[in-house]
Amino acid sequence: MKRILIVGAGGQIGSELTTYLRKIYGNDNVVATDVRECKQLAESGPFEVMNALDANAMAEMVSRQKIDSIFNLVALLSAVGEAKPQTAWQVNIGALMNSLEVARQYNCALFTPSSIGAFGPSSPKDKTPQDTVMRPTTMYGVCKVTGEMLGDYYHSRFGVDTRSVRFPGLISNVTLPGGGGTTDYAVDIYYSAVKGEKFICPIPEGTLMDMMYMPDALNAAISLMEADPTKLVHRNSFNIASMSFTPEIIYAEIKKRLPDFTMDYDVDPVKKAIAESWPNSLDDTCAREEWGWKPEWDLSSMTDDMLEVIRKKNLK
Ligand code: AKB
Repeated sequence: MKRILIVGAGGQIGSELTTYLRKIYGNDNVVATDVRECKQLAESGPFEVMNALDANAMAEMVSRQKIDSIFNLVALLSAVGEAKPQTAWQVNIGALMNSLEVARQYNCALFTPSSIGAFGPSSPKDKTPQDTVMRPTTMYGVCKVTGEMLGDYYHSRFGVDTRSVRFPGLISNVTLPGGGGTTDYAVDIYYSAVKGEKFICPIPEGTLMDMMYMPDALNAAISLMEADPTKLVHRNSFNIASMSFTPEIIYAEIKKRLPDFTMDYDVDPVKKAIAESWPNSLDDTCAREEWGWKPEWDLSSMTDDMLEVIRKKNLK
């Protein structure tokens, strides 16, 4: 990767991935784009407003900026996707198709995240295998499975270097996930804890979901894109995993450090149904074997870091 385009750079993943990629490949070589202005990203390198649904604009950008690698991060997440399924399809698949086409025309490598949401209630729940039944019951999941298949199709039919990982719920402290995801609670809980507020959890007690700290997620995306293609048996998309917990497990972990912290439940029925349709944990053996995936963060080390970083924000 020498000249990189990030599509959807203003979101939870993009805002951190842009900074990370700029550190590795040089500020000027990472062109961040989003449908909205992002002041912070524009301060450290090239930034342009671009609508990922505008195929001509994306092609013009890739040609003008001499791009060789694209990270397409545009996504309407799972819960918002159930509120607006038609829009979710148009945005998620529209941005992906434009990215695939431009990658084909300009010979670029393409990374697009998939998700644990690509699995459904008929997938094995525990240690969900890499290759198994995938019949998601959400529009988000339908988009993710479609995206995985399109990625493999563009690779086998046109030779496009498409690669992807199935991200678990991502926990981070730079840009908030925005409320549209089912796993967002695992970010919000830290902010409530630091602010000294009671946390109202929308996910029922006992619901296990795979989660990951953002530094591991960024490392996964870059390691996969840099991996030796001859070693890749799979491409779209790899299971990756680092930790799996329920609301009461993360709550207990925070309470060890902040004994006055309290949590109550007000379950959101849509998020409950989505969470219950997803795996409890993924088996990431293929990622470990094919490109050396290895997470560095667990719940305890992540909790120490999240609390420390959020405390420094001096939130009211
Ligand atoms: C969501 O909750 O929708 C996302 C995801 C797990 O893909 N964070």
